[in-house]
Amino acid sequence: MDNPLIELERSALVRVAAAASIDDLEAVRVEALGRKGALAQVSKNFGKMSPEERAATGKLLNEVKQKLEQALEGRKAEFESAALRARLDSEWVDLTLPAPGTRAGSLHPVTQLQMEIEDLFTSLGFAVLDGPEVETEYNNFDALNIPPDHPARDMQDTFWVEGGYLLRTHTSAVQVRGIGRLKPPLRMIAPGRVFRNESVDASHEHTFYQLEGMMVDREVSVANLTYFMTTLLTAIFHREVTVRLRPGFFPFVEPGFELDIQCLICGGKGCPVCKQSGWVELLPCGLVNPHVLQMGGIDPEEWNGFAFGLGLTRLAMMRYGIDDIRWLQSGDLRFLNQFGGAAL
Ligand code: FA5
Repeated sequence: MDNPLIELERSALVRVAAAASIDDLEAVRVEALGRKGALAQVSKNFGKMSPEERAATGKLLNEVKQKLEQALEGRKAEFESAALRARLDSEWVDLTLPAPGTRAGSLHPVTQLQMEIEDLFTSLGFAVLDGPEVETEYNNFDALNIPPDHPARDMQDTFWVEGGYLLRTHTSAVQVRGIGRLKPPLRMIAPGRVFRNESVDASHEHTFYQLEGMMVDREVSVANLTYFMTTLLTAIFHREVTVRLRPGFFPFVEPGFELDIQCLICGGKGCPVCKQSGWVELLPCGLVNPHVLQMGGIDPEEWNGFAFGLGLTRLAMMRYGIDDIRWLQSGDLRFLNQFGGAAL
């Protein structure tokens, strides 16, 4: 029979070769080379051996130990490089592919609608004007025939700023700027954000959008006004909508009207958006009061005109079937992502 050390070496090498993991290797190492392992047991018997036998056994023991250590190291390196290869394979990235990029945003539904109306009115010869959100009291009220003590000031609960300034309560302030800057005949629209100290509910916001329109020419009539309003609503809704015209009071128009649209959320049956009335107030309008033209330096004997103040935020609600105005400024992506049609 072979020397037990040679036998031990052979069986340990077989187990190293057959090991399926680093843990298996560790088990072999502990059994053969550990403090209480097989080789340690052999060295315990040195005391009982003759000097020649001890020298020969010691030499053999060292050789076996070295061979086993080498075999264990070699196999361990194989396991480690296989693990590395597997990890590299699983984490492989093709750097030549185009980067995924960030998700493109889209325009807010009110902005989309505003741009559509701007296109429509531009094609009808209207200029698009802009004005400041912090306005003078004069442009927002006085120049529109609403002097300080006029009860019409109470119709628009105002955020006042010091020094005769305010957050504009309507885009009609841009009418005043337009009259002052453009010579008649003139056609202008002015979309923008306006502010009122309102209690917020399904159809009222403190911050909302309006779109002002004005045309000054010779012999402008209510028929012209109705034509432009009908053209606007047909283009926006792509279908017949039911509207009604009723008298409305605004000191800067005479006569003044309220153009209401039958509620498209409930089809006129009544809901929180139309306050159960079946109608939504959308488009106040009228013929420009001659005094307003006069204050702006336009001779009312020669020129007259119409003006309207479209509630753009409410129009967006009707157009897209939004049943609560608060969604529009919520910043909620679940809501906004539904209007991804028009990319930035
Ligand atoms: C005005 O602001 C007038 N400047 C409109 C005007 C212009 C009349 C030119 C005549 C000639 P009114 O306060 O009604 O009017 O507001 C106009 C529209 O803005 C309303 O019909 C409505 O659609 C919208 N609106 C008013 N208040 C709110 C609010 N709190 N939240 C959302 N939309 C509102």
